[in-house]
Amino acid sequence: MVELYNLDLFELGKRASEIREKLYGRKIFFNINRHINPSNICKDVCKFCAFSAHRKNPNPYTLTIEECVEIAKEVYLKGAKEVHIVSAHNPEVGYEYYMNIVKSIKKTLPDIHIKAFTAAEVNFLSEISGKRYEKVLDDMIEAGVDSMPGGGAEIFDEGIRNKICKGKVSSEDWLKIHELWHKRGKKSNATMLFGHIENRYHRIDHMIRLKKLQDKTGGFNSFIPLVYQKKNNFLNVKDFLTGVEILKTVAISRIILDNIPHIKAYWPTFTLNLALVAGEYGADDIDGTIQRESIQSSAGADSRNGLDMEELIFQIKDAGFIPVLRDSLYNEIKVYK
Ligand code: V47
Repeated sequence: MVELYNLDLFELGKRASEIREKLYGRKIFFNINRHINPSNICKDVCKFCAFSAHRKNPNPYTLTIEECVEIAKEVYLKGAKEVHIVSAHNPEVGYEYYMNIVKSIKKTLPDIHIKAFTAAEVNFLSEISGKRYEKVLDDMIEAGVDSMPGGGAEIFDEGIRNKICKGKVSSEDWLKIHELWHKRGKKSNATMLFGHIENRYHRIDHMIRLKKLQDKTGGFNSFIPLVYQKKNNFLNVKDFLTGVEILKTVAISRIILDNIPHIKAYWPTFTLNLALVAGEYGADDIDGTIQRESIQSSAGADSRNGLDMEELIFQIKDAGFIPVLRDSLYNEIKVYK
């Protein structure tokens, strides 16, 4: 399948657009969301990460549970439908801290969708508590988690994974955790971090492993290829991907992952302009307003303060697409004709 990369960009775009347009026409989905990153203190040392507190980012913080609830309350009143909670793996705060953030937000705002905890966090929570993955996931559901984000997948190839994020959840366990989550009738997303030391074969291998799991469970809502941001981290990548390689990867993901409904061009790692161009290469979603973003912006992305909704709608329309406000599970809330 790696031969797909040898096709001309426009041919790939044509094939991917056919799939995308059959499903959604010219629609581009977005939501009103807020990212909450409760702590940047991490027991893991992923070389690509500029968010966690280390010598390139010597500003450790841990939000209190009350602070997390306040953030959620504030954005809910401004129309947010979702909070996306992803934390570093902070061994100082304990299992209950993570669960109580969710419990407290859900208690205060029962209507807000809580997308929380990557499979890497589930693995970390299992390690610190001695609980099996099944129990951690059941506790998350009981606390009020509605869906799981797709982070922590990075690149599944074990050789590359060992070089960029040794010690973090294994590829096998990442997939197992999502399988267990889907078995509980819940949805999740899947990411792929690319543009660092991996090559085209590793990307295709990553997509195929996801495709196989999706055939089994049908639980993934969207695939999110995250473009590696190179500042303030320890990976020391000199070359950056070309726009052509990024767009080819988006198109190929749309073609290979024909069993995952949505392809998300996550604008913080693409830039909004390229995310909109990716709409012509198979992507149908650009995430949302985000409002505050710490993981990619720490590594150089221009996403610290999110995007204004009016601006997002204007830009989507200006690029020739139909903006569709969606909820976290892709139900349409409003179509902006
Ligand atoms: O897994 C870390 C990535 C991810 C860098 O599910 C980096 O809807 C680029 O999971 N350059 C966390 N990426 C973010 C995440 C996510 C984001 C948007 C939407 C969804 C969703 C999930 O951030 C990590 C890692 O792959 N990341 N450092 C970096 N330097």
